[in-house]
Amino acid sequence: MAIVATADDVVKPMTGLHLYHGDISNCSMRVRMTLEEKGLEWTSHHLDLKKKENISDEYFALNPNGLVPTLVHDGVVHIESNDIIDYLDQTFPDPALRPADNEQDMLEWLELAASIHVPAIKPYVYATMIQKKVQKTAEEEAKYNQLQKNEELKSFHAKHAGGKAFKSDELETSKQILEECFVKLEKTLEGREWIMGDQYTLADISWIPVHFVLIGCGYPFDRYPNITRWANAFSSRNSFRKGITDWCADFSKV
Ligand SMILES: N[C@@H](CCC(=O)N[C@@H](CS)C(=O)NCC(=O)O)C(=O)O
Repeated sequence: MAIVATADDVVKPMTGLHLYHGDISNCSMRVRMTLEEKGLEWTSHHLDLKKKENISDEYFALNPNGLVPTLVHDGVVHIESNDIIDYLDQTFPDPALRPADNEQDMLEWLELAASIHVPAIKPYVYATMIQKKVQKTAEEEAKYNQLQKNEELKSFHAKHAGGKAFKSDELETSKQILEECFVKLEKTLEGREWIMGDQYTLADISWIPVHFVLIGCGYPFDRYPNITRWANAFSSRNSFRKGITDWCADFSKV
């Protein structure tokens, strides 16, 4: 569980569920979907990533990586979207979004999504779609480098700083990682409605935002019929609408 110790006077007295999130952020999407599936009331604190609203002293005091989402629940700060959805499911168990008998397999899907975020999802999305849209001014760049202490994130963002672009081998590496994951997902979904079988779980909620964002970046999912069938099944779910498309109708247009 990723909890950030805070002495922040603004955060500590907060009651209920407060989500700091971004409309176009796939990590925020999975948390919004989980809140919706559980029917939980939450207060929205929206940050526009294109306006670099996450690059501020106040936000880095809340989330030391300067990333969305951050959940504040009764004054306790939680980061890391896959940990947050697991926390929400354990804290508000009805309806259950984990299988009664095979929790470990489900948690492995969450860990896989978390582990490929920086090496594969972020480079693919930035290289194919958003690096120019989120380009920092020199002033924002300096502020970011002053605030960001996480070397992996610093080095990731340095790759598209000052108009630079991701190299083709970096994009290739990310494509290889994604392919491995989607081959596994395609196989898992053979003859199954959802990733864990008949039951809709956090594994589905963790991965559908990845699909939504990547398809918006032109990722070729047409070679994966089971994934396509699975993704189409979300269109009738309220949580998909309220967690994803109400905030970002089409990632290809961000
Ligand atoms: N591992 C983190 C990743 C969060 C993350 O990278 N969020 C992105 C949006 S999906 C973000 O805040 N990007 C802004 C930045 O990289 O500065 C999580 O799952 O919460």
